[in-house]
Amino acid sequence: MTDSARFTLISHILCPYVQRAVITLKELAVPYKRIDIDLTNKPDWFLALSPLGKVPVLVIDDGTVLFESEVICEYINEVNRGKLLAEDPLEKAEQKSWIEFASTSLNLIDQLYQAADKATFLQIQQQLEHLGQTLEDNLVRAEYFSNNKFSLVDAAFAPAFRELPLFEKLSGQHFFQHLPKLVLWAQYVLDRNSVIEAVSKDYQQQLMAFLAKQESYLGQLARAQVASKSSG
Ligand SMILES: N[C@@H](CCC(=O)N[C@@H](CS)C(=O)NCC(=O)O)C(=O)O
Repeated sequence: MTDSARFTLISHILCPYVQRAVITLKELAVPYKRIDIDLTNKPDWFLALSPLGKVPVLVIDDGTVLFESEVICEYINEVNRGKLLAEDPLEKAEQKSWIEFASTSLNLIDQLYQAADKATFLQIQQQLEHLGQTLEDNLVRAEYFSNNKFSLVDAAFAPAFRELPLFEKLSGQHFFQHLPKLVLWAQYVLDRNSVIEAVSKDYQQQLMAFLAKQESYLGQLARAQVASKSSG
């Protein structure tokens, strides 16, 4: 990060969509400035800037505001002559289809956070497991999703790969740990420097603390885990 950067990324410490943009910036070694905001108390300047009131927002030094994580990632890739998407139109369109699939998965994960009870949680978990199986069936056994080269598809899924193991641990439910090609792919993605550096070192603790404050079923599980740790 630097102060003289062309790009300012308005962010939140835990937001998975922000992570996609950060991974892209880091993959391409693009300097940027990051501003984390509190989404429970959005600053007025942010509300004036962000058409949907959501992060990430990328502010370019000429004042242009970009929103929607995938639009931001594609733009950063394009203006830096990045190779994070294929050149061939069909191959690129196929990659974008899978990026949409990743976004659907993240939306379901959002619903998991909010599921009020176990039955709702399990219903969403089954939908996610089904998406995991579909991915497994479409994966070749390789490090990365497309032609074994790190791409925006990997960046789009990375935040889900980071979150789901914690949910598996808390709930005792399978999301994807039983799918061998998916597990291998997720590990390669999670070991990538850009992915590691897309969140702060205390991300896992921050995520647990966030979960423990939620009224949802996941919140109950997180509070039970915190309580059992402090009593043991
Ligand atoms: N489709 C958007 C989703 C972004 C999103 O949902 N961001 C969340 C945080 S992870 C947010 O800003 N939520 C605030 C709100 O909805 O009020 C993208 O890909 O950028």
